[in-house]
Amino acid sequence: MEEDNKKKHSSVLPVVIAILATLAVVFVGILIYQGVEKKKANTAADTTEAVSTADTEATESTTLEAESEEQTTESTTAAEKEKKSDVVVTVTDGGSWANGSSFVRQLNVKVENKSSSDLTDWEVDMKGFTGATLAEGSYWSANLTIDGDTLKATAVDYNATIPAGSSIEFGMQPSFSSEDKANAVALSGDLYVGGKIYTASGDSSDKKDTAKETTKETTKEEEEKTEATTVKKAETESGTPVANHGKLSVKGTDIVDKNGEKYQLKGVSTHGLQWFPEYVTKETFQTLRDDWGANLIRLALYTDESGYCSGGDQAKLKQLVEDGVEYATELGMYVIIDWHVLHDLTPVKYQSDAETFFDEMSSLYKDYDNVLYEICNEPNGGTSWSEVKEYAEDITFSFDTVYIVRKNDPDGIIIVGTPNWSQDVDVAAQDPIKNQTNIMYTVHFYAATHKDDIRNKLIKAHDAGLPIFISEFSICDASGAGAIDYDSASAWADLFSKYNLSYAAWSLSNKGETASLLNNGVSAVSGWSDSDISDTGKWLKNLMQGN
Ligand code: IDC
Repeated sequence: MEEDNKKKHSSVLPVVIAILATLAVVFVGILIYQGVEKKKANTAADTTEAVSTADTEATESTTLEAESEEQTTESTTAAEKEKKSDVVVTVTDGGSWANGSSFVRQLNVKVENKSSSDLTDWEVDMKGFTGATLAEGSYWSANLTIDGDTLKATAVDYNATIPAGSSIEFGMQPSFSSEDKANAVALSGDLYVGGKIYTASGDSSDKKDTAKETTKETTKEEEEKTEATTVKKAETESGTPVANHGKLSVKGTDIVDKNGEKYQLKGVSTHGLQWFPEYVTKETFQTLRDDWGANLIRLALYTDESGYCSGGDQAKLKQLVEDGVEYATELGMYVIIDWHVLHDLTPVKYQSDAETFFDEMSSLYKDYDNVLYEICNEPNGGTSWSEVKEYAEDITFSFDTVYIVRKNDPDGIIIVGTPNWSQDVDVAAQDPIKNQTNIMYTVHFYAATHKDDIRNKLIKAHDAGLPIFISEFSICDASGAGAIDYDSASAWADLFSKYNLSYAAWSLSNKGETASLLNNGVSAVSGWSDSDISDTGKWLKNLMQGN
């Protein structure tokens, strides 16, 4: 059954997607190496001087900018990045076509020297070329060689110098075999060290190793530093969460803030937006932030059950997501866009909708510091981890006509569901998505149903180094009803603080079920009094306020 699904998924059209995925990585993997810097690039620190990062300028092109200092700073903001960029590489899709059993893709590359000095002895490295070939005459205006996964482009006579303020262009039509998707996905990770893209040109192996070592040391140090720190409770800060903590990233098993300090997201999930749109207001979120201590809102966009892909009013639902993101942003709160797979069982069922949706969302929010993407709430019904993983890699890395998260938003946090209603995180831990940064995996629990069995899975996965996000939970049973199990709830809460786990509680609604944070019949959507708040809501409020 799973196999069948998988086969269906990876038959005709996906072969094309496979190629596109390869090229996606090509895009992500573009590096510019400035010869001027080459001579001094003997240390790990120097390698950072030719770091690139992805950005998108137009729908059909990817821009990568050379920067300085990027590698050492986990949380350089978009604005800072812009300031430092002085060499920009733009790759434009020139179309693709089949040629026998392979696929050819035209790529046009532009290198702009925006700095005030001439750029000489330049080199652009592009990753993801495993298995690609470049026939004689299939490239122009640069010397191109492929070595393993890397394509190196160097100058021809007439463009060896790129004068200050001008640009050069070259192009190619590489041929890809259809078997390179897996390689391409894996290889994209070579560009990241400690969460940052770095250059791998010239004497790349040395630099790569040094860079890796340095990062490892830093990570260890930081781990040691933070190990003994218990999660700060009841933070009293002036300024909003996002103003204080900025862009988040994933380091080891933790979320860290712009200063590299451990950070915990805590908040609530909406109920299905198709049923409870009334809670998407700024006042609602503000009450949760100011009275409850939340710094996070999760927007649950159901795919099935008259949701986004099954008869729901798409325009309205999307608008709700966008409004929700805007309100959260205005309030300096973090926000998860949750693709709420549930009755659809497998994310593959609505994968093409997901791709279109996340392409749109990630291009809208690529410059936002506060948006996280949860790409499949709860795979279930026997959906295997390998199926989810493949979907996640598609959503994360592959793009062409479909642009997906990583292309638009190279460092946004992506939260991936795990099999069995997001319980089998131990399985994901055995085969995590490789060579990508800022990926987290979900554990969902309902405390009266899920106890030591799931807690042990979490502990196992955490100990194996998997970054975990509790993007949905409640303290009643798994149906959202039944009695609250306070003992199990507090055992879970202990894990939250022990492992710095971020969490979002189900659900922001007044539906007549235990999980609802508001009592049934309460019509206020903000400024709730104690008598409006359900027992579950009270427990959560206490937790978030650190009581
Ligand atoms: C439940 C809602 C309930 C709704 C049902 C079906 O509380 O009102 O009728 O979904 O859509 C999950 C799901 C979450 C469930 C929740 C409780 O992610 O959508 O919400 N739950 O059953 N996983 C485990 C439990």
